[in-house]
Amino acid sequence: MRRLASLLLTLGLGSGLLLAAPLAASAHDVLERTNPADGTTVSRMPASVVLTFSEEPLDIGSQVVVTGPSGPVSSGAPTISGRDVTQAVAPTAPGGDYTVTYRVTSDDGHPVTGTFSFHATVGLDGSTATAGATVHVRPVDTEEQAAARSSLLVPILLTVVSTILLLGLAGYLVLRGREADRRT
Ligand SMILES: [Cu+2]
Repeated sequence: MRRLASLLLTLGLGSGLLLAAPLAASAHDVLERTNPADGTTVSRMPASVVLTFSEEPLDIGSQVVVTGPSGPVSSGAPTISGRDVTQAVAPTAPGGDYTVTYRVTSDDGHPVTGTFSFHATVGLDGSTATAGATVHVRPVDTEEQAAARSSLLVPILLTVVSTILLLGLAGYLVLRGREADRRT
């Protein structure tokens, strides 16, 4: 009985930790917004791409790669000003779909990486995108993680419920055994 109770406690604590872990992990710098914004279409390719973080990133090993129909068009290293990380774009950048991959160092020392995309109708070189916006799907990382958590929660809850039922059954049998003893 005591073993079952401690198992139940462990399960409860375990599922609690499982749910709390992602909250603790998000305590460092996160990307708040970008310009151009993720999944948007801009009429003209901007001369630079700006990433704004929740806190000022450290100026260590920052990397922002802007890739378009003609390949990478990042020009020079990114500059950090306050919470903004700015990456210049080469004047040869054509119109089309762009993907930006970044890596900065959070002020707690952790690397922060990610990707976002946008569509520029007209390029810095004056060219017009041959096709319309094609891939503008927001990364579903967080939603997938949430789904994974809730799908884990179901078996955990089932285990807890079945453990409680077993405890109840064991308790009932013990009580019935005592009553039978008393009768004899
Ligand atoms: Cu961190």
